[in-house]
Formats: sequence, C-alpha cells, structure tokens
Amino acid sequence: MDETTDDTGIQDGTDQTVTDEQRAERQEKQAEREAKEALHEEKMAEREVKTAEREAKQAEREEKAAYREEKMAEREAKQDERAEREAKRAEYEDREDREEIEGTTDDDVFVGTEEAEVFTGGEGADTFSFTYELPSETDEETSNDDTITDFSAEDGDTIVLDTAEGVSVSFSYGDSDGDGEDDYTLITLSYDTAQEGSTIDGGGIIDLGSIAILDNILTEADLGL
Ligand SMILES: [Ca+2]
Ligand SMILES: [Ca+2]
Ligand SMILES: [Ca+2]
Ligand SMILES: [Ca+2]
Repeated sequence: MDETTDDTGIQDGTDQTVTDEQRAERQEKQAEREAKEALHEEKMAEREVKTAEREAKQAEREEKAAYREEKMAEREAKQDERAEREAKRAEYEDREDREEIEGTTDDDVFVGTEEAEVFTGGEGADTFSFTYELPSETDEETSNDDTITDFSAEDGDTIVLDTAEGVSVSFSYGDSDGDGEDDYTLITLSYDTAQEGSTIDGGGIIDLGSIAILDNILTEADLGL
C-alpha cells in the first residue's frame, strides 16, 4: 500500500462517517462565511459610496474654484477697462488748459499752429485747417495737441488736414466723461522714420500731434481721407 491509496482510504472512510452534527456545523460555518462575505461586500459598497461622495465634493470644490477664477478674471478685465477709460479721460482733461480760440457766428477759418490750441467755431460753417510738416531732426518733442470743442457737420463745419508725404493719420476714440461710451474722436499724426522712402534717419515713430474732436465720432471718410 502506498500513502496516496492509504489517504484516499481514510478520507473515503471519513466522508462516509460524516455525521449530521458535523454537516450542520459545516453548514453553519459556511453560513458564517457567507455572512462575513456579505458584510465585507456591504462595507466595500459603503466605501465606494463614500469615495463617490468625496469625488463629487471634490468636483464641486473644483467647479467653485474655477467659477471664482472666472469671476476674478472678469473683475480684472473690468478694472483694466476702467483704468484705460481713466487714462483716456486724463488725456482729455490735459487739453483743457490750452490756448482757446473762439470764432464768430459767421463762417470762420481757423489755421492751427504748432502750439496746442482749443478751437471753438461757434455758429456758421467753420473750417479748421491743420498742416503737418515732416519733422526735422532738430525738432523738440512736440505737444501740438489741438481740440475742436463744437464741431458740427450739420452746420457745415469742415476739417482740412494737410500732411506731408509719409505722415500717417490714425483715428481712435475716447470717453471724456467716463460713462463707458466713446464720445470724441482723436486723430493722431505721426511719422515712421523706418518707412520706405523716409528721408529722416532714426527716431522711430515721431509724434507730430493730435486733434481731439469733442462730441463727435468721425471716421476717415468723414474727413474725405
Ligand atoms: Ca496746434
Ligand atoms: Ca463760426
Ligand atoms: Ca460751426
Ligand atoms: Ca462718454
């Protein structure tokens, strides 16, 4: 007899001698095991629920953080906008202490000089004439920033720009009362020494002055440019 045969014999014998009591005990143990497994599964399920809850909370927190960041960016954008408006307003107020030239109730012709001037045409079809020569290398920094306070296309007022070749004219708009809506036109004259055909060496973009036309939003077409 080898051991395997022997063992099998014993097991067979044991199996045959399983009593009801032993069977009941086994079943009880099996039931216990199953109960433990069920408990374990329940705990696992609980943990999963908790994990899901945690993740949901985390997602909520992240969403809130993103929202806060968005709001912050919005606020910053608004602050920038306000700062820009204030800068424009300051630029506008800068013009208030200039030499004032007032017209008559007739048609007047105003000829701007290199000084900073404030023109008020009054009634009638007034002509505002500005000449911009090429800057010379010996020119000091210019402050030829002029203003027209009462331009009225309806009255027949006109603006005449006489610019030397190569002078560039650009239009922008400003908000004089800070209400968030542009209400005046700013024509800016400059000369880029780097442009083709430039007869001036160096200096980059030279500021030649500007004209603010209050209470008017004008385009190049309005000036026949
Ligand atoms: Ca002037
Ligand atoms: Ca007039
Ligand atoms: Ca007028
Ligand atoms: Ca405004």
